[in-house]
Amino acid sequence: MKIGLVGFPGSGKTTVFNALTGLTAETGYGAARPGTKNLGVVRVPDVRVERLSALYHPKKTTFAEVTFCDIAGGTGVRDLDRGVLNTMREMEALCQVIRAFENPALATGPDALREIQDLQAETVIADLEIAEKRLQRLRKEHGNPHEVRLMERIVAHLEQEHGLRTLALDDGEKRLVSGYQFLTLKPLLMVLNVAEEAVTDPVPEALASAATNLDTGIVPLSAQVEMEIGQMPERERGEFYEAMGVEVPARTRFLAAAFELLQLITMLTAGPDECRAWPVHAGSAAPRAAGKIHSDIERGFIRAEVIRWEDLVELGSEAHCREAGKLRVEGKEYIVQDGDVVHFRFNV
Ligand SMILES: Nc1nc2c(ncn2[C@@H]2O[C@H](COP(=O)(O)OP(=O)(O)OP(=O)(O)O)[C@@H](O)[C@H]2O)c(=O)[nH]1
Ligand SMILES: [Mg+2]
Repeated sequence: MKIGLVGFPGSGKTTVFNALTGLTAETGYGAARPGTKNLGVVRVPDVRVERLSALYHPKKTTFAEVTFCDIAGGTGVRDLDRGVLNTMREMEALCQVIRAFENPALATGPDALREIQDLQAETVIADLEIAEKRLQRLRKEHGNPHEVRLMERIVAHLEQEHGLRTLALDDGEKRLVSGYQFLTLKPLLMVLNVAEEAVTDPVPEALASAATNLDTGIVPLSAQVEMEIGQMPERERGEFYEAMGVEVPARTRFLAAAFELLQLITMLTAGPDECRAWPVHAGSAAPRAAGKIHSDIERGFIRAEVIRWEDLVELGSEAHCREAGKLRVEGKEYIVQDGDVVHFRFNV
């Protein structure tokens, strides 16, 4: 999963990136040239994988991973840079970093609501440009009438300054538009980057409702301190979090919010070769989830043998689970659930 960090110059994108990844990319307003990016991979902590791994002692233990991309250049500057826009289009999800702290390098104080509105406006304009071009082309070439009508609806919605996340699209329509990489259709998460002393304050009502209207969630954190704590030796961190009144580190909170936003659940596989977490879309039927592992398994799907991870850890082996009636045999209609340990049977 690839999440792009976007936002106004000096909002703290690189600091958030460091806090989330534990890396040390250079921060400071204007430190990076527009269009450049920092990439970092984090593994998603998962106690279920650890417990399964302790049971099987596999050759390999694999956690889910999220790639963060810190996109320098900033929004909120008229004529959003082409390079920035194109990089944003490559992302599976976007995370807007919003400044809610005083930055001495900037002339203006924080205005979180305006940052939200401006990014929204910019991405709507960028999408409108694409949708209008596509519509013109479809009309000229007498394209698929279904797609023409869909593109007309999309243009009308964007012209009302609404992002496409709030346009009702059925599955077929979603497939039709998926190739355009519309920015306002990508899942969006917001990070409210607050001053250290404000980290336990609730998110202001106006911002929370702006987020709800855009069909997104908002995670408050204080990136500067989280970054500094994240760079300390692990055993010293707890003390600092406690002093700040922070119960759960930013990285953990952020990843949980991202999974929820992207509607991902975790399927598990376990055995002597590998114990592994697989993020799959909630509501995926067994063959589709199997396709995450390998397209051959999806194609040749016969059945799925499913054990709840808690049962497997408690009873200690697949054989014991089978005896205790805790191993279910499921067919191709089965919807994989969060925490299922799955063994697929398939034809090659
Ligand atoms: N007080 C405070 N300062 C912060 C916080 N987060 C970032 N800063 C400071 O704000 C400045 C800009 O942060 P960056 O993370 O470099 O901002 P950016 O969004 O990457 O900036 P550009 O890459 O230039 O667009 C740096 O001097 C940071 O130290 C915060 O939570 N609190
Ligand atoms: Mg930066």
